[in-house]
Amino acid sequence: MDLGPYLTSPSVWIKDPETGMTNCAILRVYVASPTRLVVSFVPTRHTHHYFQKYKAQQRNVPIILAIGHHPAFYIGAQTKLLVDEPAIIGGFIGEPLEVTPSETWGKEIMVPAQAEIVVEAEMSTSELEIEAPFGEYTRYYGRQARKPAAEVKAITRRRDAFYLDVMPGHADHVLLDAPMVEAHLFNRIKSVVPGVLGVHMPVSGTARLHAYVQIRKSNDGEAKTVIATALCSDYHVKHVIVVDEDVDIFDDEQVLWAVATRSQWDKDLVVIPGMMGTSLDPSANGVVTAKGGIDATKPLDPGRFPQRIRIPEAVMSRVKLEDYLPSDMLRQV
Ligand SMILES: Cc1cc2nc3c(=O)[nH]c(=O)nc-3n(C[C@H](O)[C@H](O)[C@H](O)COP(=O)(O)O)c2cc1C
Ligand SMILES: [Mn+2]
Repeated sequence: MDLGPYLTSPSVWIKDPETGMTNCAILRVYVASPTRLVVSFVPTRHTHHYFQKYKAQQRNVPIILAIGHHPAFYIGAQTKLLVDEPAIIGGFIGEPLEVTPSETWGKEIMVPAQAEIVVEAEMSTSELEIEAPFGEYTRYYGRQARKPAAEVKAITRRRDAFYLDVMPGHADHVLLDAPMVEAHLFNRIKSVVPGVLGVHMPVSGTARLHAYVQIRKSNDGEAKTVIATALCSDYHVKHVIVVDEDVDIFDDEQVLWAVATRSQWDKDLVVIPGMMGTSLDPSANGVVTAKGGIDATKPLDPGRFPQRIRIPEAVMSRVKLEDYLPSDMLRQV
């Protein structure tokens, strides 16, 4: 049902006309004609924040689309901080990000030098065009809306450039955002519950709606504090499951095992109705959604909980697969 051809994953750069800071965000872009684009961004985006500044100045917006780069470039571009994001990308890659003057605006707008393809365009603050339907991260088609149009000014590329595409709604799409959301939630939770050990945004929750949090508790109130903190730190986060350090948060099966055996619906559930969520969740009432969490941690008092079964280390180290399987089969294991 896609409206037509799309650039599914360009990193769209926009410069704050007041401070000169550059924002980067992966946004889908509809290709209306060979030179006309429609750029999709929601009001919560930093892109929108800077767009409004150009609109107030009644100026067109210079934007660049970077298509294809090092994976760290893409993950670094997804930080939730309102900062100069190319610098964050450099931090993430481990060396300064190489940039070069654009064809259209020269040194005024710099572009990533090592990108596979760079599209330079001028976005209008008054001309809007129909955008969507298109596959959303929730794996449903979203509604049509009118979004800003842009005119392509120049395209540069490497010789034999690779075109980077993602499969909308699938793991390669949603996982691009996950590390930065995890880092953001981790820092927020750490400031109130220092015993937090890890945060994971699983693909089963489209890497946005479910958060799994692992903690080493120092009191029995911490798990619910984690739930409340995570739920108000990112509007997407809808369900939070808190587990102990012996549960692997990167394994859905282990997390659901903890829910099955370490939580009681009448005591361990948090429900907060009427919070701000994402309208792309079809079960929500527009942007208004009920959020909640499950405390799936054991009570701190060890006397109140049985020990988990386990095979002693001494036995595990005695068992050698070579004693049971032929070597050609072992190579395939
Ligand atoms: C593949 C991919 C496509 C995305 N498409 C859009 C989009 O079309 N519109 C949008 O508002 N956000 C989109 N996002 C989410 C933003 O990239 C993400 O929220 C980003 O952190 C926003 O940057 P900001 O914090 O600078 O606003 C997409 C994310 C990915 C990974
Ligand atoms: Mn930003």
